[in-house]
Amino acid sequence: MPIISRGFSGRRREESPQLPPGQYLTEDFPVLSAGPTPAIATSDWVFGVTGDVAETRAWNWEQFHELGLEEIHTDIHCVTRWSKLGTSWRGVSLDRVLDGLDVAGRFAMAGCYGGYTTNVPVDDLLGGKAWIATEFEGAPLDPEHGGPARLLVPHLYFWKSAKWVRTLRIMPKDEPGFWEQNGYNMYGDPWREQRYW
Ligand SMILES: Nc1nc2c(c(=O)[nH]1)N[C@H]1C(S)=C(S)[C@@H](COP(=O)(O)O)O[C@H]1N2
Ligand SMILES: [Mo]
Repeated sequence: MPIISRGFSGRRREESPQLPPGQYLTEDFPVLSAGPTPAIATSDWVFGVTGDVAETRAWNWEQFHELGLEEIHTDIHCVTRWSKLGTSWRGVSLDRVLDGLDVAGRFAMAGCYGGYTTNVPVDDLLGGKAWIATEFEGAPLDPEHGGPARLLVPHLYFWKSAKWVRTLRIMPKDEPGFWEQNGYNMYGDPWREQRYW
């Protein structure tokens, strides 16, 4: 039998229907950060929902875990064209986070320790499509990948998955976040290749 080496990173879309247009597969996990990795002890960590809600809420690390973690198996797609298939995470679904908060606005701005921001419609955070993840592949999330906790919105390009997330600010109108102000698409659907303006 001949040995055929395909080189995983060279596999193209026709061999992987899970791969959105213009993406290639990667086996490693690249780190993409616009600034330094902030050091956040879980004892100092706070996450809150503010803005256009009836009542603002904040959770510390323990309170946040009481919302209930779930297993997530998903593909992720970076606008710089790498995709990673079948990643596993644990996190709290945004359905749980926003439950009972009487969210009035239709848009959210994720704000991070370190200052990064990104906008996501509230509808894209609900319905089992988005999480605040605290574990990756069975271990606490590595700081360079957003630990202690990051937003995970895998159906949009990965720049929407804000690392070191600290706040979700609910807004009545859509506003651009960090990359969106610098030419990235306001929505970022990888299947429609919504990369830049
Ligand atoms: N706080 C913060 N979150 C961020 C970023 C960042 O620079 N700062 N980069 C975004 C981009 S462009 C991508 S592709 C992913 C990269 O996540 P990773 O470093 O875990 O691969 O994080 C997103 N979340
Ligand atoms: Mo990215």
